[in-house]
Amino acid sequence: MNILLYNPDNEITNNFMPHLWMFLLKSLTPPGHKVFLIDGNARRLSREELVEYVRENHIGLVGIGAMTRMIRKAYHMADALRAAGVPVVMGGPHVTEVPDEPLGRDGEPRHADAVALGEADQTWPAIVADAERGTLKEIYAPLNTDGKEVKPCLDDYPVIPWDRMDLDQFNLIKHFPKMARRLLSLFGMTWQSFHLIPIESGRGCPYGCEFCTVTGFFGDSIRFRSNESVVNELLMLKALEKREKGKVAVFFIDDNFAINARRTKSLLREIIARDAQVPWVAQISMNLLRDEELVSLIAQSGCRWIFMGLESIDPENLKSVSKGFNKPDEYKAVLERLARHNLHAITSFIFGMDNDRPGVAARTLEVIRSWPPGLPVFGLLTPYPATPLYDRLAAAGRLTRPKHWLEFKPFTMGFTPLGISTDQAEAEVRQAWSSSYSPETIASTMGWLESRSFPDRLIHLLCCLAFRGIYFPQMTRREWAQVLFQNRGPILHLLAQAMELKFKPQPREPFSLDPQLPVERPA
Ligand code: B12
Ligand code: SF4
Repeated sequence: MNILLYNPDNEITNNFMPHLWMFLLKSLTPPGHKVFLIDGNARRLSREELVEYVRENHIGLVGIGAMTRMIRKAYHMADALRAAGVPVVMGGPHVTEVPDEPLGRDGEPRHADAVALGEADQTWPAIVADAERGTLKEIYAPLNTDGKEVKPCLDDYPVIPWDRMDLDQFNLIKHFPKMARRLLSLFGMTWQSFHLIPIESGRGCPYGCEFCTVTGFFGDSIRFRSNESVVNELLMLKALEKREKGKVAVFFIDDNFAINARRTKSLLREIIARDAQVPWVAQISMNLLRDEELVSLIAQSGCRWIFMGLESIDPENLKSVSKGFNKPDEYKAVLERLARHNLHAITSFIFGMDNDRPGVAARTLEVIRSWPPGLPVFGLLTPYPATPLYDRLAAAGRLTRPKHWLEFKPFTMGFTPLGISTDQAEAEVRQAWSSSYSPETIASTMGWLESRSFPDRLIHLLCCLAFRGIYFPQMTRREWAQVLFQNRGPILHLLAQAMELKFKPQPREPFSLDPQLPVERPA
C-alpha cells in the first residue's frame, strides 16, 4: 500500500525544520509499503493539489499529524481527502486531547476515519495493517491487556535512515538570501545544502507547568534512548553532510534535554569522545544550567543555541502557572554563563499571565537589555486543550474562545487575563517583538558580538532576521528585501569585514570557550 504522511502548514510562517513524527512513523512502517512524506511548511499544497498528489501516487492511506495550532488546516485538508474517498488517520497532541472532535462525536462534522491516541510507535503497524484490509477502527490507543496506557520504551528506538530519505524539501539553503550565500562562500562555506534535523534523545518532562501539554501527553517519567543510538544517529548525519557537501545542524527536541544531568553529561562525553559533534540546539530549563560542568560539556559537544522557557520576569506569575522553579533573580547569571561559553540563548516569554499589568513589555525589555543579547521570543498565554490551564480557565468561566483552534489567529488571546485587557496584552507582545528585532536593536547586538568569529556573527545576524519573521510576516521576496534594506547597517559592516578578511588573509579565530569573553552589553 502507498501511504502519505502529511503535516499541514501553520498558515503563517515557514517552518525551519521537518517534523520528526513523519520520519519516525516511516521508519516504523512494516516492510512492503511505500511511504511518502509532505510537510506543508516546506511544500504548501492547496486541497486540490493534495488530492491530485494522492490520486497520482495511488495513496491508500493518509496519516495527518498536527499540533493544536495547525488543526484547523489539518481538518480542512482531511475533509478534501475523505471526500475523494481516501481514508484518513489523524494523530498527535491535539486529537489525542479531544478525539471526539476529529471523529465528529461532538455533533460537528467528522474529519478523520481513525484517530491514533498518544504515542503511536507501537500502534502504527496495526493501523497500517487494518487500513490495508479495509478494517480501520475509529480509535487506536497504546493500551496493555489491563487497559492501561503503555508508554513506548526508547531502548529499541528505530534507526531513522536520514541518509536515504529525500530531504530536498527541507533544504534551508534555498531560503538563504543570495547575499548570505555569497558571504558564506567567502569563508569556504560553499554548502550545497543546509538541514536542521530533529533528533529525540528522550521523552517526557516531570515539571508539569500549567500551560504545557507535555507532562500530560508524554508522562512525567522520562525515557531515554541509549547514548550509542543517539551518537550513531549523529555520525550518520555527519557522513550525510560530507556526502552532500552540505551542512547539518541538529535540534534535540527533548522537552528538557538536561532533565537528568548525569545522563546528559554521559551522552555529551560520548559525543565528544566519538567525534560526533555537529552544531546543535536544545531546550533546557534555566534551573538546570547552574551547573558549570554541564554547560562546558554542552559547548564542547557542539551546542550553539539553547532555548529556555523563561516565561516571565515576575516570580508571582511563574508561581501562578506552576513554574516557580524558574528564578528570575538567576536569569542574568545563567545567561552570562552561556555567553562565556559562546552559546546563544533563545529566551521565550509569555504575556497575559494573571499578575501581568500594562507595561509588562517595557519592564521585560528593560531587564532583557541588561543581559547578554540573545534571541528573545514572545507569545501569549494560550490554553491548549486538556492542560491544567485550560481546565482552570474553563472552570472560572474565563475562556472567551473555548475552541480557539478552530478560528486560529496568531498572537490573539483566548481568555480574559486578570490585570490587563486582551487588547493590551496583544499590544504588549507586538511592542516586545518590534523593539527586540528593530534595526537599532539588531545593530546594537551585532556591535556587542564584534569580538566573536565572523561565521558566528553572520549566523547570529541571519537568526535575528529569521526570528523577526515569527511575528512579522516575511514570506515574500519583497518583505525580505525590506528587512535586508532596514538592516543594511550591520549587513554592510559584515560585508566589508568579509572583504577585508578575504583579501588580507588572517588566522581564523578558533571556536572559543574563553571565559573572558565580554558579557556586559554596551550602553
Ligand atoms: C520540536 C517542537 C517544535 C518545533 C517545530 C516542530 C517541528 N518542526 O518539529 C518548534 C520549535 C518550531 C515548535 C514551535 C511551536 N510549538 Co512545538 N514542540 C516541539 C516539541 C518539543 C517536539 C515535537 C516532536 O517532534 N516530538 C517527538 C515526536 C515523536 O512526538 P509527536 O510529534 O507527538 O509524535 C508522536 C505522537 O504524537 C504520534 N503522532 C504524531 N503525529 C501523528 C500522525 C499520525 C498519522 C499518527 C498515526 C500518529 C502521530 O506518533 C508520534 C510517535 O509516537 C513538542 C513537544 C514534544 N515533546 O512533542 C512541542 C509541542 C508540539 N509544541 C507546542 C507548541 C504550543 C508550539 C508553538 C505553538 C509554541 C508557540 N507558542 O509558538 C509553536 C508553533 C509552531 C508552528 N510551526 O506554528 C506544543 C503543542 C501543544 C498542542 N496541543 O498543540 C508541544 C506539545 C509542547 C508543549 N509545550 O506543550 N515546536
Ligand atoms: S519544563 Fe517545559 S516541557 Fe516541562 S512541563 Fe514545563 S514547559 Fe512543559
